[in-house]
Amino acid sequence: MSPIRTERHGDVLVIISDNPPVNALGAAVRQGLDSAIRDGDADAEVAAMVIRCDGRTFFAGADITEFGKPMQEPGLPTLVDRIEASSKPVVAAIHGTALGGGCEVALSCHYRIAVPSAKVGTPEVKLGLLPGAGGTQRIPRIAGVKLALEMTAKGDPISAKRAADAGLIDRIAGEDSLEADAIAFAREVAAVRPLPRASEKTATADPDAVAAFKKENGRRFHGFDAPNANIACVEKAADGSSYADGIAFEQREFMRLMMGVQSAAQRHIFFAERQASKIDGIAADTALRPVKRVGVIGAGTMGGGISMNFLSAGIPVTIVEMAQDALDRGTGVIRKNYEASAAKGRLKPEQVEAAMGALTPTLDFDALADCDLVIEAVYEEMSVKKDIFTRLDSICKPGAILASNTSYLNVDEIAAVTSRPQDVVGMHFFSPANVMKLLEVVRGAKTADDVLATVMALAKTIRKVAVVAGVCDGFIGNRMLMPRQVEAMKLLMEGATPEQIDRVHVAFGMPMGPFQMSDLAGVDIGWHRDPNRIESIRDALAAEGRWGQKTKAGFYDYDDKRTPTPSPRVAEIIESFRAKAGSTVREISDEEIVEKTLYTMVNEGALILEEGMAQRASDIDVVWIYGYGWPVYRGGPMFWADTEGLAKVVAGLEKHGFAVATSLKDKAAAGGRFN
Ligand code: 3H9
Repeated sequence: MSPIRTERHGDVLVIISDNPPVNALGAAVRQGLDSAIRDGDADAEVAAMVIRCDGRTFFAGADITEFGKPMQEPGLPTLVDRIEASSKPVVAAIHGTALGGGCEVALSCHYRIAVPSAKVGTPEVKLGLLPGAGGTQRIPRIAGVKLALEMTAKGDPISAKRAADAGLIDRIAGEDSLEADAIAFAREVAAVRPLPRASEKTATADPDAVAAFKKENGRRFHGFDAPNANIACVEKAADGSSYADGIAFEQREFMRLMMGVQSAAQRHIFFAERQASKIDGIAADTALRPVKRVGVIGAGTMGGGISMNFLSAGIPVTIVEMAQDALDRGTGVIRKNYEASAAKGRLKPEQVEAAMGALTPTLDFDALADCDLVIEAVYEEMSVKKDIFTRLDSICKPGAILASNTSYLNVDEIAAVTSRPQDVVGMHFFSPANVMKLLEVVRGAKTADDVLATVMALAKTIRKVAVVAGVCDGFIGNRMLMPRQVEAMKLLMEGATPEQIDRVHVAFGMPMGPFQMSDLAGVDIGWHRDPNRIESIRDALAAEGRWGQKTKAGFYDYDDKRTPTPSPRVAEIIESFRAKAGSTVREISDEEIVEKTLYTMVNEGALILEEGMAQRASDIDVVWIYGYGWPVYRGGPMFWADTEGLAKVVAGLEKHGFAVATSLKDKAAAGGRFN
């Protein structure tokens, strides 16, 4: 049955799409719309048409699952031209989000009406693409180059009000009377001729706006292909070229991006992120435990950041500390962070007060008795965690979820000190916890299904991307970090410098390299604190107080603005370790750095999969994109390995004598992929 049906309301033909969940413009929708528009155009009884959607949203775009497969006619570019060419007015009636191809369908209509809560946008750039059904040509013709750049190259949707101010929406409907208002609007404009067609308008070139936009967003766009392609298309729309030439240019650029690795990677991550929330072996309709109040133990950087996630989502938090000054400091930081957001206009003052009002700071552990979820966020010491969980076991109400924010400790061992290991789970937030999107949810051997399902659902509520991990040292992310750090240190001994290794990682697209990351996190993390025991380069740095950015010296020297410069002292320390070990220093190629520090991560990822510590390769990719800033245009380590070619990865590992994971070897031999 076609997802498109029509209804006659007097002389107005209403064309309705019902293609859950988001009315993606798949082949059946396009075919249905195409024939409905033709029928309406040919029917002498029809004076005007309305296109609207059932369900939660207007068309959310082309059907991304069809990309890379043979295109079924009519393609979206053909369909939008058909709509615009209609001899009778067509009105788009928008609710939810008119995105991508959905926005382009709306722009090809002669008029657009939207409910106040609607949003319109062209987020294709986030999939490594551009609006390839006329979006880059119609938006600047209607709304000008400046807004077109913002909408296409940044990809964030805009509100109905802003769209109306820019001319992209002609009328705002009542929130609950969209169809009736759209029909009335269609009747009002039924006799208007000539019909307003976006493709017939002209856009004025605005080189200053283009230059300013490029300057402002240079850092954000660095490494990505799609933003520049979007910018080039918008410029083309306003350079005096005909509409047909502009469209030809847009389609060429769209196909170039579509065939490229970056878009494949970004589309992979779009689906991977959604897939990650699905838990193998747990029914989708598992009843969840209610979480109305959250307890957080520890008001340090992590505890404070974790608390903010819940407060921002309107969930009250009881935060517990051992000493009043630590509690006051922690609460003060939370308030300061909220006030900083308010100063930037991201929050209203009353929202700051509402969040702070929902926070109960206390020194009384017993206050956790009424919490439905308690998250322990104290330092990484097993004995301390065990003490806390023993106390929680005696204080918390039955059914409360007890979570540890540990980043590598054994969650089963922690759970074993309680009489309710089924209620214990790991919730590994990434720092800063109020900003970073990743949450590793650690499933213990005895964690109950409904506990896991509740925490995964809660992650969505607090706008995190959650990935399920098994109990192993470092879970998914930190476990894969280990071989990278070990190999980077070995490379120093063999002749590489911190600068060279970091440069290779940054050129790859990482926000920073392994040594810059150590300096940011703190060289003293995990240090034994005995200045006389110097067994590694790290020990030597830590013993000299070179703890990283916080002491203005680590693997690099830092000025007041935290600008790193290579350190002669670090070079000396490295040299002394090389001499002690009798290492032969040699020239290290960038390729070797990639093979030793990145291929080894892929190898560890393969082991993680073999051991069932991650549900799927794409989950590993999600961890690295959202937890460590892996460049999304490379699609995560496992997807990247696929694009490198697994045989090449295996050969690179074997060349350096690494033990290659069996599954990686087998896949490579069979010409397979992880994703
Ligand atoms: C495009 O339009 C190209 C054209 O310019 C040119 C062509 C020539 N296709 O996100 P949710 C699935 S490119 C297929 O959880 P929400 C999604 O995978 C497109 N499937 O819901 C999920 O499936 P599952 C430009 C899609 O309420 C389910 O729908 N458009 C598509 O949190 C629910 O999704 C975009 O980039 C799609 N286009 O958010 C918009 N979209 O249940 C992409 C979603 O199996 N979409 N699915 O996991 C979104 O941003 C969000 O889905 C939306 C709803 C905001 C709409």
